[in-house]
Parts: sequence; structure tokens; C-alpha cells
Amino acid sequence: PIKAFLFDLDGVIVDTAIYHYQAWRRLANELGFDISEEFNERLKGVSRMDSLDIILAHGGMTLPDEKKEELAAQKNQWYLDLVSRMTSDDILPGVATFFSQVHKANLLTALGSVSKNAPMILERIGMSDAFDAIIDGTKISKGKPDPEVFTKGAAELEVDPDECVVFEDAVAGVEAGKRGGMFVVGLGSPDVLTQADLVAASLDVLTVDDVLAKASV
Ligand code: G16
Ligand code: MG
Repeated sequence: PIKAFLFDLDGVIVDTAIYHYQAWRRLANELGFDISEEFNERLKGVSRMDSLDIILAHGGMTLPDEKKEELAAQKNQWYLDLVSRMTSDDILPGVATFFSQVHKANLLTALGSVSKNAPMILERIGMSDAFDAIIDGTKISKGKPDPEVFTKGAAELEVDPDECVVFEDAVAGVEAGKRGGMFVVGLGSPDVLTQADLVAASLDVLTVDDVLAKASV
């Protein structure tokens, strides 16, 4: 049976994905090139340094590690400026209702985010206490699509991978959940999230009963 729901943060609970994109785009522009929204799909769920490497390769640039650290810190500063004004109003539609159904169903919950800023964002939106376990970028050594962030979440909740459902908006995150042996609900477009077991536009159009019925087949 399904015992736990594991949630990505950016693009699932809160729309910080747009702020990551804006900050990366500003960095690319300063380096003399641009990144599109379509290109940005490759960055979702990918760690800060891996994202920078993908962007630099896209711009045909190679830089020494010291310079890369500097650029990553700059991007993070811009990102922090953008998210500093967030409040609970920025929680995505359907999240509150979905979480009340999750608790009623006695399911365990974990956050599975590769973001080092995840605890700060949870604090800002008033959801620090909403999860039974929190796995963030400071607790893992490999970002998505590696399954580590989700397998650690399952381990902390003391459940098996096949007892977990993962909720993800990113191609790399869906792959991470599948590689971890979990049922994956993709939130976004079925044309993009092709590896997901079930795709919906957002948590707003899903109920916990729907998900449990589909994941338990
Ligand atoms: C998030 C975002 C990524 C971001 C990564 C690292 O992952 O989707 O775009 O690059 O975290 O974030 P930070 O630079 O804040 O450490 P997730 O797993 O929450 O989707
Ligand atoms: Mg995400």
C-alpha cells in the first residue's frame, strides 16, 4: 500500500521556478547570451552548479572553478532578492486542500528538494512544519535526476520506495523518482513529463483518492 507522499518544492508547492529562471537568465545575459523558457526545462530540479555548467555549455563557455563559484553566488544573490518578498500567498493553488486530504488519509509526507534554500522558503511561506521529513540540498551529494533526494526521504520516513508517490514538475525530478522505484505524478505538460506514471496540470486538479487509486493498481 501507499504510505507516503514525497513532494518537490519548486514548481509543486510554490512557484519559485520562475525566479530561478529569471536569475539564471540575467546571468546568461551578462555573459552575452540568452536562455529560453524551453531551455529552462533542462535546469528545473538540477543543482546550482550543475545548472551553471549546462548554461555555460549552452553559451559555448568554459570558465575556471573559482569564476564559476563567483557566478553561482551572484545568481543565488539575485534569486534571494526575488524570493525575499514571498509570503503564504505564493503557495500554489490546490496545495492547502491537497495537504488537508493527505493528513486525513494518514499519509506520511516528505519534502524532496535539491535546493539549499528550501528551509528558508518553507519558513517564508509558513510550511516549515508541514512535512514529516525534509530532505534539501544540504543533505544530499547528488542532485536530480539521481534518486538520492527521494530515497533519503523514504528512508527517513521508514517506508519502502514502492510505498511512495513522488510529485514533480521537472523532467529531472520525474526521472529521479522513477529511478528510485517510486510511482511518479508529473505536474505540468504530458508532452514534457513523458516518464511520469500520471500527469496533471497542478495539485489543484487532483484529489488524494484519485492518486491513491491510480498508484495502487
Ligand atoms: C530546485 C530548482 C532548481 C535549482 C535547485 C538548486 O530544485 O528546481 O532550478 O537549481 O533547486 O537550488 P538552490 O540554488 O536554491 O540550491 P527542486 O528540487 O526544489 O525542484
Ligand atoms: Mg521542481
